[in-house]
Amino acid sequence: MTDTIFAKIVRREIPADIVYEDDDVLAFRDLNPQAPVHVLFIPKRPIATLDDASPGDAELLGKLLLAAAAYARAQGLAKDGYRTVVNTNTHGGQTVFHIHVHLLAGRQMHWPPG
Ligand code: DGP
Repeated sequence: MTDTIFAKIVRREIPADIVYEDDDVLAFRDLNPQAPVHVLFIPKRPIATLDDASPGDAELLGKLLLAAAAYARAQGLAKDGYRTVVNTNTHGGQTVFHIHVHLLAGRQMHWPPG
């Protein structure tokens, strides 16, 4: 896959407001927030899209979701709730081709999404 802006953030080549990091996962605030809390959880090892994920990525994908849930709980967001989103390819609205989980919180979410 081609290098992305998120790979540059992982390598600390460009700045980001990092809120969580472990061996496998990095989380930082979205540059263009769509809610009072909008954090992106990415694997340090890049996978372009959910469509590119394979069974060998199952643990890593699970870690992304669990990291988002733990962050939301630690920030006191879990009781009111939040939304986690993975956009995939054009119709999904994906613009950065390094898989990421959006964590959106701090306001009422609506359904269906736009
Ligand atoms: P998506 O559309 O699902 O691919 O989401 C990509 C998100 O990434 C979008 O909400 C804006 C955010 N974003 C793009 N470039 C940067 C950047 O350089 N830094 C940060 N923090 N977020 C970015």
